Amino acid sequence: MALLPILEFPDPRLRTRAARVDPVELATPAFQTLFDDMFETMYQAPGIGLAASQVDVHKRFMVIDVSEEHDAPRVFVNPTITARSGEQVYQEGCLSVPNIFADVTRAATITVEALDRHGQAFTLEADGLLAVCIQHEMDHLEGKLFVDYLSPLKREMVRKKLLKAKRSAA
Ligand code: K1U
Ligand code: ZN
Repeated sequence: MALLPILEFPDPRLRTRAARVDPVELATPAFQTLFDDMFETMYQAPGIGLAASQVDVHKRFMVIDVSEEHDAPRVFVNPTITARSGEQVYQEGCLSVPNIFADVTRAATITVEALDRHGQAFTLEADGLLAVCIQHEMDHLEGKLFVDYLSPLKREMVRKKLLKAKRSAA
């Protein structure tokens, strides 16, 4: 397995809208290795989710594991939200926007339909952190970042802070 480089805001590649996955592709060893590499990258970060867009693969899939024991890995291929209800506010982070945290309001409960890593269709009703994470990762597939929910002024402050941090690290 391999650790994959994660794109960081304001990299314009994070703004790419991901294309649907042809389920036939899921049977290829390259795709299965990519899922494994994404889980390894996510656990090592550490994170609870990772969208393909964040590792510069512009296809509609993501990996998620919100368990503390890392024993509930889930793959969502071509996910769609078919129902949403209520509201919740959660202080989100993002591996593509390091060391920045902000409150985001999202649906409290969602129903998501997707394919698993083997191309099997499933329907999941999610709430709490899992629902937050699914919505956050699905935003990545649309080229949207959680900082887009902030005011333009705050987003510009985040952009400057990250560019400054990158310059001092170089
Ligand atoms: O998409 C990403 O960048 C991953 C992101 C997912 C996420 C976190 C919180 C709310 C919504 C979506 C992260 O995993 S950031 C890291 C993080 O939150 C975390 C890391 C270790 C343990 C618990 C949480
Ligand atoms: Zn993110």
